[in-house]
Amino acid sequence: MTDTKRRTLLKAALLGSAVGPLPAGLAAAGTGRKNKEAVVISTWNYGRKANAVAWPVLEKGGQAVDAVEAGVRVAEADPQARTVGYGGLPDRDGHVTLDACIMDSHFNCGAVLCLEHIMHPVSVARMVMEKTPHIYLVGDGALQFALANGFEKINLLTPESEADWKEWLKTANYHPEKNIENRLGGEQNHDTIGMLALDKAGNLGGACTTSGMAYKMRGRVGDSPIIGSGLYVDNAAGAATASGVGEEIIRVAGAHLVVGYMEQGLSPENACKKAVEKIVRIHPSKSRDLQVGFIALSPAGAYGGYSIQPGFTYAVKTGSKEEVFTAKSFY
Ligand code: SD4
Repeated sequence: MTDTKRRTLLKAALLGSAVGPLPAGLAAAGTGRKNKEAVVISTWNYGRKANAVAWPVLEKGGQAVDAVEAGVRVAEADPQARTVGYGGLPDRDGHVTLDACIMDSHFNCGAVLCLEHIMHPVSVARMVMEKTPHIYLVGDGALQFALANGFEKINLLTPESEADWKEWLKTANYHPEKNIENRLGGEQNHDTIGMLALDKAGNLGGACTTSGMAYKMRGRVGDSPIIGSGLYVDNAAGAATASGVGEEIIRVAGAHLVVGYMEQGLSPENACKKAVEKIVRIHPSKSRDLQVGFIALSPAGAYGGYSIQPGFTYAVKTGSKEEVFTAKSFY
């Protein structure tokens, strides 16, 4: 073996996905499901638009992780999407701060937390996953990394979001609104976008991106970029992502909890339901007034969702179907 080859293999072992898949012995259990139907599923009505961009990647035989990155970028770049990326509602001091993460079929993951001024936090998260030995980069460090890697610095606060924030300041009442994503512009809008995909090679991937709860405290980070809370992917067990009040999702490590239930044999919908029930059990009275929704996708392509309150929707695209479902709910 040449020195160069030895160095490359060592680097591969240290960096995981950065230079290719893990050696077979270390790889996650495969699903053994080859050339079957691909699936993409994402949170809220708006997921339909994002799925439409993710789908061609899957259809051409591309990887789930590439599909989800391409898909959620649609929401990040859309100023009408008032709770994700550009045009997102700011924190109470007027700063738009973004949280995003991505995870592939080999437990590789990356995330950015409280990142400002960058249009596509999910792509920075992908770079954290692929180019660094770390998983999370936060705030100024995340921005520095993004700028060093060619991302452009922009102003994310649109006049529309600035006007809403100034209106909010008149009362400054912080009270996360249930299903705000369906109210702010209906079909055009949504909250956090969480997307899960299964590719034709039988591999899962997921991404989650948000501007977080509107008018949150400066520096607050929700569940969305936290691996195991806003997103989790285990190629052998399933994938899950969340939307809603992040604090309640983090408390139960929501996405990991859902995937754990799937590993025990529950269907995606029942796994989401059980995780929701746990959140309600912890804070029964508080849960009456807050929304959390989960969606999940199994290695075999089965999908489902469940939420605390009615009104949580998710969009599904397969080779034969394009549909928005309203999830069943606890209340
Ligand atoms: C957060 N989970 O920052 C995100 C926001 C969200 O519905 O999904 N709201 O807590």
